[in-house]
Amino acid sequence: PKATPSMPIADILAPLPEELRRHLYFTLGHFTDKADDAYYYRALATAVRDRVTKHWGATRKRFAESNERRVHYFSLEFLLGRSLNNAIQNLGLDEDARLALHQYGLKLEEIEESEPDAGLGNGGLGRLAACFLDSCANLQLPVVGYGIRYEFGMFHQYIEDGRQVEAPDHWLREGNPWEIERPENTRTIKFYGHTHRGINDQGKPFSKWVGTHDLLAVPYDMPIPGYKNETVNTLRLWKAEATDVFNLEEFNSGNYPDAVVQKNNAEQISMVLYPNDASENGKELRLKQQYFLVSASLQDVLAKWVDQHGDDFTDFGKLNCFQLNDTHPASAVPELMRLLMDEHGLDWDQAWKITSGCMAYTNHTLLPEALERWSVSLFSRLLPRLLEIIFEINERFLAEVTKLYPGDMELRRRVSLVEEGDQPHIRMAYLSIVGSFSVNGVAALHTELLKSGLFSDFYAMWPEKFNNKTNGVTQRRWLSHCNPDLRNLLYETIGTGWESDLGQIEKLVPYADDPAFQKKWSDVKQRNKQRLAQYVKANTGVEFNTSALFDVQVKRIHEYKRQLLNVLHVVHLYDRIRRGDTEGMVPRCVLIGGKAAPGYHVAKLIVKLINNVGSVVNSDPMNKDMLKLVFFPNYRVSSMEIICPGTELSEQISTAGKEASGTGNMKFMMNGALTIGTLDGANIEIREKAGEENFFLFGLDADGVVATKKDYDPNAIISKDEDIRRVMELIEGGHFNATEPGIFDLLTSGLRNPHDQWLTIADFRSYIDAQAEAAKTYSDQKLWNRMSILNSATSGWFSSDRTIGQYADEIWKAKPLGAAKSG
Ligand code: DL6
Repeated sequence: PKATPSMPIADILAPLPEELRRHLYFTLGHFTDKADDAYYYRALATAVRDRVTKHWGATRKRFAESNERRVHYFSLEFLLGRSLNNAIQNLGLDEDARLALHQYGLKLEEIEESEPDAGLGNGGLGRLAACFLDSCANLQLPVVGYGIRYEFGMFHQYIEDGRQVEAPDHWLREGNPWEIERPENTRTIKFYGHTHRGINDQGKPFSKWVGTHDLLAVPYDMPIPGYKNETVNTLRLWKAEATDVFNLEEFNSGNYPDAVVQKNNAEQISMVLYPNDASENGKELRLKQQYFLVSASLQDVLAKWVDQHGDDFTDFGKLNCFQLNDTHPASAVPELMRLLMDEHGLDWDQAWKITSGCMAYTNHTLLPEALERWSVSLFSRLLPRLLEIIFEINERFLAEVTKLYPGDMELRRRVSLVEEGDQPHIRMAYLSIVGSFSVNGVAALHTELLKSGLFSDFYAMWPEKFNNKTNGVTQRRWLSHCNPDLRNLLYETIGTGWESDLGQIEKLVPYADDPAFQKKWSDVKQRNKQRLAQYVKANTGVEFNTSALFDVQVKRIHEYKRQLLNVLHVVHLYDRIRRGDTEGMVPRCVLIGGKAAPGYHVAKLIVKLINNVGSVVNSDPMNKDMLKLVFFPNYRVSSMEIICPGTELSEQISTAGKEASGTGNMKFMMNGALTIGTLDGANIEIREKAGEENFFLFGLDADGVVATKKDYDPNAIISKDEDIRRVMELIEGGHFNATEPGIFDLLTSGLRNPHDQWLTIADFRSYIDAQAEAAKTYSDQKLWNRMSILNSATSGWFSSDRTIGQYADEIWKAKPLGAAKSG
């Protein structure tokens, strides 16, 4: 048929094999049949994206036509990983994609390897945002993600001589078939300058931010496909560019090189992701990034509002909600105030009612050092108008505090948004609480600790603002995609409903003791262990024995996560092997992976210790395959997709009260790993759901940590416990660093320090005992399989679909905008 504008878009697309050829030839200009995998990847991704785009347009239309509340999820990080398989899976295109590649004799799994991870995040917080977007699309919720299109994502980690070396991750080098630039939605962002005040035509005072240095925010949209539901949501990522106006001035003054320099300066803002996961370093560029994201996104939302409603903001708060992913986007509070007042003429009270009625804040950390503060002097230079607004919010807030608690000056000082001192600072977490109608933690314990500790003054004032939303992960990526053998076993056993409703995985419970099912279950695990062993060999050269217990800890390297405790246990096992005491031991392969922040010296030293212990243990002839330790380099989303299904024992061993939630713990549980862990973060809920008999618990709880710190004496514990003493002697005696004496002294003296915050030695004995219990259980494979099945079967609660359902019902009051379910 002849193409006309009214022809349905679906009819324009040919079958996928033809589309693959078409894109290879016409889009990529590849004229021969033999191409690098990267070309096939791009051509296939583009062909799949075309199909995604079809639903994307329809979803946008549904959004535009509906009058329901929309949610804008603001996050400095979205750790997406790869997109191709996700789109193929969610659109049900697996067979077509395989067929398309088959004409060139290629396999889908091989071609997928050409896709770089979109590493636009540090760890848990960024990956959570990615899981949330997936669940919002699955639940057909009108949610748009807003973030930054970093040119360089999370750094690439190499290991040289046991030490971490960082290299830039230029993930966009070969282009990104998953993004569409939308230059027509470009926004202008202001920095520096000053406030001009005056009286307008109606005799009303006004403020305007003038004399600014401006730059452009150009949006790139990425599609977020829902699971077989014809819904495709949007992630809008902003790229910074210089304004043409700016360049023109330079050109006119004849200063061409300077004009180019200015362009580079502007583009710096979206150049690189800050690689710190739990502490901020007060860098000007980071504050610029935060404001850049917030201002561009709010202007975007307001522009769409004005298109539809003109300057009538009566219902704006009712129809919009902004979820702030941690305090990083907290400047959204004063920025929305500024835009409503300075650009749209609302008065303070109107603007405040709207702002504080549509902002919601999620806290992700209990570590006081990770709470963001920005110096007033930096703020006043960079964002002077925002600072004025923050001061006024503070003044009005403190007046309210005084009314509630007259005369309590100490309280006023404690809760003020401005921390006084030689160098006053803005407390971004407090700004977020004051400016939001909802404040949530990310696991039950975490929320309780926020209420009783970090934010107790605010909780006393506004208990109704506080709520818990325990994290979750998407089973589409973290079970169905990453573990195809288990997916198929689940299909044949309990059907397919669990893919969009993980609660249904409970149907596995009756199979826990069924010998035939147990056999299938352990066969799946065995194949996944083989796949993991090959991956480990390819990446580290170390051979894993696939009949050993696969014991894994992968996450950012941080003292509170206690990778050091894990290493101490490996050294303990090694010591037992050397003294011939292997009674009750099972062969064990320990894998540790994760990145250390480049400036975090102790974390980098821990990486070095893991590598050194690994090379000594793995090459000791006494060992005879009883024990292996590897450090897995460059841990990222796509490596977790192989590591997670092959894991049997999941290490969740943080000091209680420090890990807000954890999400890796949930991925492992879904895939049938048993957890060895402390009563921290979501471990507590994992243990509750799985049953305490199916969890290896050890260590102090959060109250015990507080009590122990009062008179902690690690040296006394070490001298009284023979096993611990021997471990310390091996490390302190230089057994693992014969050629570099003293390099680990900082770590061992930290362990012996009575002020050691992480209480590693306090928990060591209990950890050794729980590990022995895990080994004993592992030697009874029937029991282990039963426990493993029951862990998966009770993991339904940890789907991000459940979490997002709660955000939608309890915070956002957002409804699904449905379309038909398909195939
Ligand atoms: O909520 C997602 C994730 C939690 O699972 C981790 O427990 C927590 O450490 C992490 N928090 C951060 C905080 N960074 N900052 N600020 O990454 O959030």
